[in-house]
Amino acid sequence: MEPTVTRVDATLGVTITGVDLANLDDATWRFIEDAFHEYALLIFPEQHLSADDQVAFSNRFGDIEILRENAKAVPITNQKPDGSTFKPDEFRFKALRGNEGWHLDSTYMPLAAKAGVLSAKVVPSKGGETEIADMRAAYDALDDVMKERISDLSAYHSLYASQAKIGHKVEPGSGYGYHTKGAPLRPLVKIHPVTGRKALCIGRHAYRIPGMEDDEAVQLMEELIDFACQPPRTYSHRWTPGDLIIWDNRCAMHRARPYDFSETRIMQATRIAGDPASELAPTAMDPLVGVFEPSTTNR
Ligand SMILES: O=C(O)CCC(=O)C(=O)O
Ligand SMILES: [Fe+2]
Repeated sequence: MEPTVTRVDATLGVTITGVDLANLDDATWRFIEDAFHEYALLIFPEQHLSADDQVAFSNRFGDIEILRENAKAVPITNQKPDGSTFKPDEFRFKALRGNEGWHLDSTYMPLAAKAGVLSAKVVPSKGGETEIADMRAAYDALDDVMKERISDLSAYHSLYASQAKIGHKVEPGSGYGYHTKGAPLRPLVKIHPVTGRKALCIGRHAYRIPGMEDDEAVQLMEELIDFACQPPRTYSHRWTPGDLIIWDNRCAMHRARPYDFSETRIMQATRIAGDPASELAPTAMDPLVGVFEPSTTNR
């Protein structure tokens, strides 16, 4: 089998067919890794990977973040173990709604993620797409004034802050992402450790910029997100069960799209840990926790 690569209609992303991710030889793996660095988003239709096979494929890229209950592959789903679906007042429902805002994974943790892997098991009849946005092309498209304005800025990232934006107030110790009150401080412009390309490091978890009034910082970051997440930099993946995608979390944001929550959606996720040399951020005990007020935007 020879891999076939087809560009999608965006600045990032290719569809790759003619590969079996459950049985990868080294030559095909190197081909995939090169494509990952070049296109930042790889789409593999009809793979139907088991949890173990998805973990093994993910491990080609690196170690996996343990997201909850010591699992390496975790379901991202609105379905409860008893088969019913989460109700709007339940914690996990609010976490799912949070995923609908443009974000980078684990930037609120000291070590941000290298990549996200998602595959579809059960999909709703409409909606529930995953969208990916190219933060390299977004940076490149900024005018010189904005590039200069943000060149030395950093932002604090926090899951407390991003959930508070959608009216979800969370206490420390409530689960993944709420281990610490500290907030990692990350430059707005990230240099990719492999390609050297600059990319915007923004998203819903970024909430405060040292040296700037909060209102101004929020406005700046919303402006950047609105600018960045527009065609031709975005791709929307309409899922078919068995599809698997992987995005480079160091230079691409993503979000889930809403669907009818009475229908079931079951995704299988593995999140690859970043490299401490490039994804570890200093974490300040920022005085923010408890000051968030819900707002209505979830970018
Ligand atoms: O459910 C989705 O489409 C996206 C979930 C997500 O944000 C993730 O896997 O990191
Ligand atoms: Fe995510």
